[in-house]
Amino acid sequence: MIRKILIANRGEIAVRIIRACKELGIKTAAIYSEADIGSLHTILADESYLIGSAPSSQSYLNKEKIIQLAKEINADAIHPGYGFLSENSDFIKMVEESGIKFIGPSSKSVEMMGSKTAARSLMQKHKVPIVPGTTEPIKTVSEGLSFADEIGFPVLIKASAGGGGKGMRKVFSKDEFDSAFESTKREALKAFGNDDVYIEKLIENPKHIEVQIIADEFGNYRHLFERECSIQRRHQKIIEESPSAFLDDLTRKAITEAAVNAAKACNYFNAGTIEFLMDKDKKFYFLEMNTRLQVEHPVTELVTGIDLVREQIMIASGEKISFEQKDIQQNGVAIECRVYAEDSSQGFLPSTGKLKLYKEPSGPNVRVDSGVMVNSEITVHYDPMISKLICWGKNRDEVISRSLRALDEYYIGGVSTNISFLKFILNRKEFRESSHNINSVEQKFLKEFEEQTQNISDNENEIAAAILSAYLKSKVKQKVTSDIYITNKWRDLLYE
Ligand code: MV4
Repeated sequence: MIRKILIANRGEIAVRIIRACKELGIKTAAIYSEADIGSLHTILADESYLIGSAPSSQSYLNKEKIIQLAKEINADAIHPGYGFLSENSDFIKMVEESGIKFIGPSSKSVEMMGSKTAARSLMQKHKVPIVPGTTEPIKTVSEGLSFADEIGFPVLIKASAGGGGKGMRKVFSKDEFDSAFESTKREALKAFGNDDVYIEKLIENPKHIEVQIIADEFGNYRHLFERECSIQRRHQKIIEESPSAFLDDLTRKAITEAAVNAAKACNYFNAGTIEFLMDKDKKFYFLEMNTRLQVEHPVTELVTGIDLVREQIMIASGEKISFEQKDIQQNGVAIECRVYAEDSSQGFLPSTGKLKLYKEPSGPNVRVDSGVMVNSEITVHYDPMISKLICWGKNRDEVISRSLRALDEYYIGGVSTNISFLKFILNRKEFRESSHNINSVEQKFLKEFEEQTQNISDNENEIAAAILSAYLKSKVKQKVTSDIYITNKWRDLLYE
């Protein structure tokens, strides 16, 4: 039985896990670094332990210290959240050997999916469609060139130990191959301590569609349908939704079946996600498997009604999945907007500092997952995500309107945010008709956003600023000073 869980994470995901534990009557132990003293997750947990200094390497990534602490405080299980140690198979192996339950998959599944070539050959064996390319590392330039010729340029050279965007190069022709091969190898060795690389055909302007799966430790597998995560910038997701407006029922059936087969192929248990690329003809290709809970899991929760963190804990407790596949349906549409501390009027420069003002949206069918409160410090040490807004609607139009309404209700001061850019995207024609792809933000929306920001009429700005400053003076009962910002768009006007 799990009576106490150590949460090896921080911020909003630590808070999310604490909430699930409380509802299950399980005690929670938080860890925190010196940069997170007094932070929300340490307040909400039953117990909190200082684990080291601000750099992750000295705190949230300290494997030995975390396991030692778990033993000392009699934690029955460790939940890794996402990022940090969540996909570190060495850490998971250490937890397995310590006798503490790891809330997630086995170290073997994680290790297998960590090697992108091993994952590709396993998927091929189990009839999960993969991107055309090699399933073994390429040894020499000439070997690579002949494979590239066979599948046709453009190709991608990818690090076998990579994933999530690191260690990847596009090659458009024969004569670029040699130097791209050598530099990807060098980069891979530096970043991952392994210089294996392989080749894939470049899928041009695809959508990114992923399937949530869960499995218990008795070999029962379920999928919880798809999420579309094509709105991203520099491999950082910005907006995610479920269902994908691009899928038809037949494609949905095929991709969810492929995902379940992928999970079965590596004897997976607990929650996981299979990532696919989908081209304009709705052909889909296995990309990689994320062997953890994901940031965007709430959109799946809102559409299916399943509490994924609760399921993770039940599965780790040795329970069987309590529902059949036929009991799971997609009800309505959910969209997640990630609010980042960055200045969208300054090329998305990271914005750090104290959150002098932080008011979250609320109201019907609005969920906010966040790890901050007023006076929280946004530092350079960790992810710049402040808050996740997840809205539900009967249909996509409704949930887009609701998301725009809710974004308007954020009042964030002290740091700049990307809220005006989130609104901009939700209003784009391509997004509305779901014709966007993984390149739309970088190749189209950013440029249009910059132009629009300059074109906002002074009159509109002045009226809005007057209203905002009146709001601040009356409701917040605080003089508008230079260190209270609203959003990037209004800040300069408030200074007058
Ligand atoms: C690709 C691709 C196109 N063709 N592979 C980026 C991160 C890494 N996990 C795999 N990635 C990609 N692999 C082929 N054969 C395009 C990307 C890609 C991408 C994928 C998913 C979500 C966002 C992306 C942004 C840029 C590139």
